[in-house]
This record gives sequence, C-alpha cells and structure tokens, in this order.
Amino acid sequence: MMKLNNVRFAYRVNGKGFSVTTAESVGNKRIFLDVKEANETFNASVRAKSEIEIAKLSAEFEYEFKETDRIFLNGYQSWTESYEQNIHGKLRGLELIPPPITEKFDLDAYGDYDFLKYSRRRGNMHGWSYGYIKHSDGTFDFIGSLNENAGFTIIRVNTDKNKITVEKDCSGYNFTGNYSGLSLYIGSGTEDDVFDGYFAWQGIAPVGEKHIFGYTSWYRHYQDINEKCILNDLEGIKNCGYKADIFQIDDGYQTAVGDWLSIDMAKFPNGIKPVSDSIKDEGMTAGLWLAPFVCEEKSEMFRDHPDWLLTDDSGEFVKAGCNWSGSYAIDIYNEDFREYLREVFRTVTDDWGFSLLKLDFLYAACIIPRPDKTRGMIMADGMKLLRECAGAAKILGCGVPLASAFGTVDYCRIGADVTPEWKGKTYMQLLHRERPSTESSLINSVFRRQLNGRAFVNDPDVFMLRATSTSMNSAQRRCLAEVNALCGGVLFTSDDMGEYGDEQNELLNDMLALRGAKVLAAELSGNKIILSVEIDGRTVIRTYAR
Ligand code: 9PG
Repeated sequence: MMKLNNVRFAYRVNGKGFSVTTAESVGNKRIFLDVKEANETFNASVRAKSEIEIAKLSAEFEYEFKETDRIFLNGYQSWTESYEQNIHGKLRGLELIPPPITEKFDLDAYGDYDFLKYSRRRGNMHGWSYGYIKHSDGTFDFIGSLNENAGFTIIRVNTDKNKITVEKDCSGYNFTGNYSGLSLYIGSGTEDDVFDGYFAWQGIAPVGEKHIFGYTSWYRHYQDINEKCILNDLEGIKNCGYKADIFQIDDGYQTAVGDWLSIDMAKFPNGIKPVSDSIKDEGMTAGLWLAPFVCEEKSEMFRDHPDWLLTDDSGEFVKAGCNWSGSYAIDIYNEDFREYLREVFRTVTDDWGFSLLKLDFLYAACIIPRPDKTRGMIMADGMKLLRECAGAAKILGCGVPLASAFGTVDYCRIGADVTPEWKGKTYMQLLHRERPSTESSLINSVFRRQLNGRAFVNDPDVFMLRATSTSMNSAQRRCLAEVNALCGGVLFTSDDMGEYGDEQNELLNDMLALRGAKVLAAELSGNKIILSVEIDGRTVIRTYAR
C-alpha cells in the first residue's frame, strides 16, 4: 500500500548544516541513520557520536489515492476539529481571521498554527500522531506513530501527487547517542484490525468501553458557581432516576486560575470540602477541574512567581490563549512549581476528598520546544508529572495533544466544548479549530470514537436536554445525546435534572439505553452524519443532520 520513496535527514554540527536523502540506512564518521522497513512497522532512527542538532527528519511514501477514499488526519489536541475528508479536502487554519484578531486573542496558541504551515491547496492536509485512509469497501490503510513521547509526528497527504509524508516534530533538538526518530505502525484491514493493531504495537492494553454518567458544572453556570447552585444540581441528579457516578465541579471555585488552594469564599463560604463531602454522601465520586500548566494574569502565581512562567527566545512570557484575565504557560521543569503542584494535588485529593481530576489546558506545557526536549517529550514529561501527583485519583484529560494522553489518563476529552447553540454565531464558526462549537464537538465524537476503550474512555463533552437557556430544538438535543451515548463513554450533563419534564426524561431514558450499542461505520454526507449501529444484534442506520 505505501511505498517508501526516501527519508530526509538534515542536521547541524556547530552551526554547519548537513543533509541526506536516502531510501536505506547510511552513515558517516559522525552519524548513523538507520532506516528499517518491516511487516507492519517503519523506523528511521539516528545515532550521533557527538552532539548534533536536528533540522529535519521526514519520510516520503508513494500512495495511490482513489476518488472514493476518505481521509482522517488527527487534529493537534483534544479540542481540534478532526473529521474524514474526501481527497479534495483541505484544512482551514487561521487564514480567514484578520491577523489583529488572532493576535489580540492569541488564537494561534490553542493549536499547531505557529509551528505548522497550513496548505491552502485542496488535497493537501495534515494531522498529528495517527491517520487513516478508508476505502469504499470499508477497509482501512492506517499510519500511526509509536513514539510520540520522543516527538510528535506530522502526517501530510498530497493527493494530487499521490504522496504521504511523515515528519517528526524535532527540529532544533540537540542530542548525542540514540534518537528513536520516526517509529510507525503502518497497517491495513478492518477498522478494528488497524486500531487494535495500533494500540497493541504501542503496548497499550484496552481499557474497555466503560460508561460513566454524571455532571459537570461548566455548561450551565460557567464560572458563576457557588455552594447553593452546586448543591441544587446535586439534588437534581440524585433524583433523576439513574445512579450517577461522578459529580464534577468545574472552573470558578478558585479565586484565580493558578491559585488552586485559594477557594473563593464569597462563593463557597464553607470552603470546598463540605461540598465534596455532600457529593460523596450521595455515593458519587467528587470531581474537580484544574488547569495545572497555566495561570492567569490576575493570579498570585503570576504576581509572585514570574520565574515559574515559560518564556520565549526574547524572554517574553508565553501566552496560552485568551481565557480569563489572560492565560500564560508554565515551565513544567521549574522545581518549585513542581513542588507546589504536588502540594495542590495532595490537598485536593487527601484533604478535600476529590478523586476525579479534570486536568485542562494541558497543551500549554509544550507550546515551545527546548534544545534538549521536543514538544512530544515535554508533553510526555508533563503527563508523567500529573500521573504522579494524582496518585490514586482518576484523571480526565482535556485540551491535551491526544497521543500524550494515550494510556496515561483514564478519561479524555476528544472534541471541542459544546455551546447552548447548535450552530454558533457566524463569526464563531470562522474562529480557530479549537473553538467551542457543538457541531465541531459532535463531529469529533464520531470520528475519534475508535479511541474509546483503547486509548482511554472518550469524553465527548456534555449532552444538554434542558429546554431553557439553549437555542437547540428537541431534535438537536436528541442528536447530541444519542451521538454521545453511541460514540463516547463519559456521559455528563450540566443540566439541573431536577427541572426535567417528560420530554427530558424520555430523552435521557432513550439515550442511556443506547450505551453499549456498537457503531460499525460512520460517514459524513453533506450536512448529514450517518451511523451504522448494531443494536441488540440488528444493524440499523441512524442519520443525524448537523
Ligand atoms: C473552563 C472550561 C471547561 C471546558 C474546557 C475549557 O478555544 N477556546 O477558546 C476554548 C475556551 C475554553 C474552553 C475550551 C476552548 O473550555 O473544555 O470544559 O472546563 O475550559 O474554563
């Protein structure tokens, strides 16, 4: 299926550049480039006798695209819009957004825009870590990186030229000794064959498609939470007729993003522990949101610990986006920060009793690579730190480059935030690929569903059944709920279930009954999402308008 054309390797020694283009292993007195093609794997690793700096490492393959093929290339992080395209598709970067807007809101910080050039040509698309080509007979050709902890992997297609290029995000990386470089699984077969194969080659054992049902406060109250409304919503889910597993408090309990131990006493006059106790008293797991790798401008962390912040080449703080009073990335290698984070997690879990942590905006850690660490290495170190800090608590990853979360978190958001509108305002639709958007969230739920139970349990973001504070009609609310139940594992809402009437109860019933149904195939056709689903041994087609 894929035929290697060549491997390109460029490097610098004391500022002087060298490069080689080859289809086989080559070496000189300084370096050895080892190119290995085997049954289902491809490797291009480098050994260096003395320190070198990588400028580029990529492999180009010939691949014959067919008109009826569908191409999926995984987007950079949890929120990035990702779906199957036809061979004439293209990706929209930030080119439709006026540059002053991008700059003012730091929209480029959320994704890959600053370090990857988006092609404006049809048939030229890219993705990260894994991707596939699906043929009209339902078989797949799959490419997936097996070593994202050594650097992320960019997969580019050029369908006009029948080319696939796989490049390691490692330019500027300095090392001596061995660098694993490109390490790929290249497989063909049914959807289950290739996804099972990909995770088996990574040594990640299936976690199974467990479903959890619960609540998060974000999509009803946003930052405007307090003890009273949280306890009200707790009462609602307790009486909804189904046993809830998780009740998670989102952003808004703290005085500022970064100051995790500073509870906003105006909102929670008794602190947060009594709320967590009330949740546990109802037999649910208490969950709490934190964004451990960022802080906002109006935080004590920003004011008192500027040395914890990440800086760029010119010594400027690195913006991680436009949230809150301004969002800044943290240097996860700062020892004092690491100590602080351990103390935060210890307090949240041991003292306050939260045992599910929604860890958000994680991409911030690896916005800028270092001479001794690629982005993928930094993100892997970040995930390791979080796993250590969390101890026995479960982690729900969010805003994270997905492959770094494979096998390292329990649950993971695989799409954008939903909003109370079906189609957001027109200008919103033009924003970055990570923007909050119900449509984008739905599509990702469908096209990243294969990760569910293999990489972690998928969180497709909330369903909303309420008829108030939303402009979704009842068919749209049903669509969101059913797609979540069919494709995801984490089934959360932010509704006050105490307000549910007959319509909501029926929808909830129908949706929860769909848990465990298997989606056999999915396709996008115009504005329709068509799912072929096995329910009680029968195959049925479900069509949803998006
Ligand atoms: C809390 C929220 C919720 C939510 C998360 C995350 O691209 N953006 O501008 C963007 C903004 C916010 C956002 C996601 C993307 O929401 O996904 O569930 O926890 O943070 O602040």
